[in-house]
Amino acid sequence: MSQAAQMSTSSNTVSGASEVKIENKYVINDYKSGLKPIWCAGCGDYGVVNAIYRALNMLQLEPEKVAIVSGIGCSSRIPGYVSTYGFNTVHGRAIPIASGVKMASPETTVIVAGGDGDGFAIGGGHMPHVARRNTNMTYIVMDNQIYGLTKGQLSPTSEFELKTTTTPYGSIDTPLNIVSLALSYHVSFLARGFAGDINQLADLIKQGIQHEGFSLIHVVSPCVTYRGMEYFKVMKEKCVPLPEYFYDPTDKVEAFKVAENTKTLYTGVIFKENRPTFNDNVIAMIHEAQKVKKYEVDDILDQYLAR
Ligand SMILES: Cc1ncc(C[n+]2csc(CCOP(=O)(O)OP(=O)(O)O)c2C)c(N)n1
Ligand code: SF4
Ligand SMILES: [Mg+2]
Repeated sequence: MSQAAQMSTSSNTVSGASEVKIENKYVINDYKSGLKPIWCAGCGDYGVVNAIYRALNMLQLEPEKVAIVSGIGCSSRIPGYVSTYGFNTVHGRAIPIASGVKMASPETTVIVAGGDGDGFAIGGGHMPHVARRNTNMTYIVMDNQIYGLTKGQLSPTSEFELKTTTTPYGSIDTPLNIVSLALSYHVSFLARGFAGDINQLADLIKQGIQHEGFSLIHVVSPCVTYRGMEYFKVMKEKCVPLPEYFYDPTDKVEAFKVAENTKTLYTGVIFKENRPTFNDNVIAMIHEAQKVKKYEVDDILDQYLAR
């Protein structure tokens, strides 16, 4: 933490019979790297990085105890803008690298950030396995239904008939539905947010980080350059908060109904369940294996010599 930040600690006040003042060690600025984002003006990813700052601040996480791993893409620039550990890796390979970080350093909070192309085209083979293993990390997918960085090619989530630089006659492919896929892959925490609603998104990222296991935050994060401002407005209209009091996020059938609804993109916590994490299972397996009788090399050789 910077000296300036140490001096400028913020505080929360909990009111009650007697007021309790909780001093915060970190302020939002402690999570900013000082590097100025170079995204286009109006890009949804600004909202996402701001939501990450807020979530880390709400949880008062030490920047040195957090690692943000990304692939390649406009959205994958995020690690550069956050003061935590960061690794802007190679296209589509953020998840395997993040898995290694979590195995080597289980106490580190691991966040993966990237785009629809990075995670569901070239990198599409990785998410099913971290999800089913329940590796304890939070994957923030910034879905703009396009390849932004490489100048507007079709992505796996682009709509049918969408005209892009690589589909001048319109896309002939059915788009992938990231939220439905995530449920099928057995994610244990699934939420959707809109980049333009930073308060809600920060809260969802916070809940994802707090969740013990694999959490996926699907973020509708419009690319204003290759999809236009109109697309931003359309997506804003489509994103509607889930009716919290009438929705049970532990009901997987209901979660699939929400996932399959592509007319209204419900935001909020769509699904959550508790089950052991990958690290828990590995440790349990090691303990189990250690109970088994240890064979000396001589015992094994004797088995062959006896024949
Ligand atoms: C192995 C490899 N193939 C292709 C590329 C080119 N490339 C870089 S980013 C990208 C797509 C980015 O799209 P997305 O992940 O959706 O991120 P966005 O820019 O939209 O945020 C591609 C195809 C690359 N860098 N490496
Ligand atoms: S090209 Fe699109 S995704 Fe990339 S920075 Fe610009 S608006 Fe954002
Ligand atoms: Mg994209």
